[in-house]
Amino acid sequence: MSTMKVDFKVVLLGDSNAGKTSLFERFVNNKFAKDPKQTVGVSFGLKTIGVRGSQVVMGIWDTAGQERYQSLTKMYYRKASSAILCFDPTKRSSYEKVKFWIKELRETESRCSIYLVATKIDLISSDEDWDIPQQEVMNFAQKNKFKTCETSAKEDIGVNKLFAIIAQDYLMKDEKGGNESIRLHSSEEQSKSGCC
Ligand SMILES: Nc1nc2c(ncn2[C@@H]2O[C@H](COP(=O)(O)OP(=O)(O)OP(=O)(O)O)[C@@H](O)[C@H]2O)c(=O)[nH]1
Ligand SMILES: [Mg+2]
Repeated sequence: MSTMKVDFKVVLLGDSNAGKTSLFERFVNNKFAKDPKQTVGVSFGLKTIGVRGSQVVMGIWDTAGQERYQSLTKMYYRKASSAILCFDPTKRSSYEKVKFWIKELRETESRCSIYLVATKIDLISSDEDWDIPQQEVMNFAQKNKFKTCETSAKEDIGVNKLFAIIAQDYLMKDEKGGNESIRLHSSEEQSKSGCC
């Protein structure tokens, strides 16, 4: 069976409605749907991007935020080199789930780099619109050595930058010999944006 090389694997995780699928769709297909369906299980997409003169193939797994799918989605964290942990900054409850997702991820993939991402930033027009003190988020990220980012899939803010940073970090780690590449079967390659 033919295989294709995926340079590295990125997983999107976080609470239901945090905006994972919207971020995925914006990055992979440059689309935004106002009423996307809740993810059932996992969706997968591929994107090749140029970083510092190299072309890298990212395999991106968008997981369901509903906890009832957790035993299934957890399997897809395996071999992820980067995780985008999304929360909605206008909802404290969305941020409060962040620790749960970190624990789940770490149980499967302890070395994965985590990017803590405040989504839907178009809904924020002043600091008061945050439902969590921003300093609390920054302190938590610094303590855990997570990079942070703000994105809007709706307005296409910060999305390409986020993935470019992830790819750059991956390449830097690779130069130091800290990465393994993964291979996908061609059937997975063909379903550019499938669901299981
Ligand atoms: N204003 C605004 N709304 C957004 C943005 N991203 C997502 N949304 C909305 O937030 C809701 C949830 O988005 P999804 O992307 O489906 O959330 P999800 O994290 O994939 O949810 P699950 O699949 O259940 O885990 C939808 O109504 C989206 O339209 C954004 O950047 N701005
Ligand atoms: Mg989704």
